[in-house]
Amino acid sequence: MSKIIITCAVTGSIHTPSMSDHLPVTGEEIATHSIEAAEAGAAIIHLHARDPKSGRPSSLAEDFMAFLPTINAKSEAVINISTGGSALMPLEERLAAPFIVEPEMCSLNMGTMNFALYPLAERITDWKHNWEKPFLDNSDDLVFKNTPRDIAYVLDQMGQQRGARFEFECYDVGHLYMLRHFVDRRLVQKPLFIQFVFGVLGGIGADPENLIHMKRIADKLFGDDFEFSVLAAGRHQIPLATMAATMGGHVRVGLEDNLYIDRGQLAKSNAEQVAKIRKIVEELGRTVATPAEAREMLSLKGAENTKF
Ligand code: KMH
Ligand code: ZN
Repeated sequence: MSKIIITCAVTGSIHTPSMSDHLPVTGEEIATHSIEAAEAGAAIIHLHARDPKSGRPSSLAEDFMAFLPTINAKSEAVINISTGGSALMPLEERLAAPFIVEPEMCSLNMGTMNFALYPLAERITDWKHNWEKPFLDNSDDLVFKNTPRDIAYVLDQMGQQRGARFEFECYDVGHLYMLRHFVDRRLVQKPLFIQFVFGVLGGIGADPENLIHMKRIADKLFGDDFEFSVLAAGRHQIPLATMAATMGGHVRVGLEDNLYIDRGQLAKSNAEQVAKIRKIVEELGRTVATPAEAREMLSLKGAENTKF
């Protein structure tokens, strides 16, 4: 089996500050969490930005630039910028920062879907900011729009024009077929790095059978032309990542996907989750990829070709 790439998704746009005091929101916090995650073994750092005062997801390039140069200066990690942003943001807003900073990698969500976060509000009694509750409650009517036209636009603008390669976020089996459609249109190049996403309400559930099925269909559609990684939301994070590691896949952890380190115990840092999955995958006999090895495996353009 090839070396295993650990991606750490540091803050995301799903969880809100009231859910954990440890969720990084300021530029300094996001930079510190990212550098520590890289030191713990993450080769790729997947990033969203937040408004430093309110913790609300932000699309402003200045909020990204509050952490990108620091991470770049203090680690070798591959920086992957989300083009999903927040499901509330229109595509142009989600692309504002990636257009300017031209990262080596960016995420690309492979279908339009429901993205229901409202069950997360049930556990919170003390709200830190007044945007949080309506943000979660209104997700019962939220459409995360990623049409074929949107996908083609991101592939052209970020891939063709700016040399980025993609973390293809596939939240269901249908998204694999959409990716295959773009292979057929010759708009994506191998090797594909496909992130199987489990446990988002609106996507496929975090059942082991679903991982087997996603892998089987990906094998059928892409043959030897893809690497797969697994992220699972909440308490499913470590079990499904472990399963991926045994199947020859890569893994993603981080507070974007899960706030906990153990049952009922909040993670104090992203690095804790990286260290935990690293220990597991090494016990399973896999070797963790360095950032240089991840760049080689995924044919990335190199940190020197970014604009931060
Ligand atoms: N939040 C994850 C479920 C993105 O940033 O484009 C998927 C994700 C999407 O990371
Ligand atoms: Zn993300």
